[in-house]
Amino acid sequence: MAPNLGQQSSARHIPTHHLFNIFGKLHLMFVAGFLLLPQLLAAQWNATVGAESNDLGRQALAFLPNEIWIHTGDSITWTVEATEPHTITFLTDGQIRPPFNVGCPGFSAGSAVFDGSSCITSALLFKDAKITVTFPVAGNFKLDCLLHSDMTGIVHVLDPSQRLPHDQEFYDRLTQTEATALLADRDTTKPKHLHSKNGVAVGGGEVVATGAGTDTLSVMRFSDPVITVHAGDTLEWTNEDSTTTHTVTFGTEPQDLVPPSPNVTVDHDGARHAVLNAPSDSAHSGFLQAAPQDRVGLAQAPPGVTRFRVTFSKPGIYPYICALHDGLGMRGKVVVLP
Ligand SMILES: [Cu+2]
Repeated sequence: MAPNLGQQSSARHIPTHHLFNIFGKLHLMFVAGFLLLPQLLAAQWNATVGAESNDLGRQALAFLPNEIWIHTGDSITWTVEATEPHTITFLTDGQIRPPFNVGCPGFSAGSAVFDGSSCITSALLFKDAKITVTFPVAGNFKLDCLLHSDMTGIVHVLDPSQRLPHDQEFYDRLTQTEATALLADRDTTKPKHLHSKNGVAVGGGEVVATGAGTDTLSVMRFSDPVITVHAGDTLEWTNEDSTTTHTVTFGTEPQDLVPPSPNVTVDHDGARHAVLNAPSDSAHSGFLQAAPQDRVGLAQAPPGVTRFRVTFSKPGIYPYICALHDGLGMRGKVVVLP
């Protein structure tokens, strides 16, 4: 119950310095309350980044949910739920997309404020890492991952007078549904785009359109992890993922994974090619990557290099990895019989 000052005594019986104390405290409480009010009203939302299968081989490259409605002053905390790293990035309209290791430029850690006027990005965030972003200004803001080009979302920041369509419980349910659907996606009827009998698909997956952008499923596996050929045969690897880069790497992993190793030549159809004479030999495909999607106003990109061929001249067991995703279990083996 609130104390009634009038009942306790009349003001003239209270010494002046007490009066100052009482009114001083009330004044401070009023000021503090006024300053804290927006924070008390501001909501804290939770969202997730990425999802994966138990064997880590299927990675949902997605903001889950990838569309969220909040009020000005609210914050969203994103937590990474997958072994594959991601960034939480808000670029400004018209800004050129920067490389993930440059930031926008620079990085925010722990928390950031985005009002649309200057970009913010986290560094690569690994499993269980978090970042909280506060949105003080109304607007519709695109969310990006600088590591994965087909992984976007939208945050709708509404004026507090506007009703929000969903609560946290709705987003939690949606996160589960979207993650399960993405990870379960299997196109069993999809033909492998291989034209030689000795072919291995490198990865695979698909880009899924949503009302707020795109989610991607990437399979971080070789289609035939163990394949048997004969000495003199040539095996061909094809990256079947339109968005995720992979490599085929035998022996020593080079420092720079982008270019092929010096012993790799280029066939007439643009595929890269190496000859291995012993299981101890090294050969690195370099980045196997489809050309990026076209868009009006962008310069034309050259055709992507998605194929790597290796001719095995001698029998033996030749282990290899994708140098980008071996940590997720993307490894294979070629058994070369006489
Ligand atoms: Cu890979």
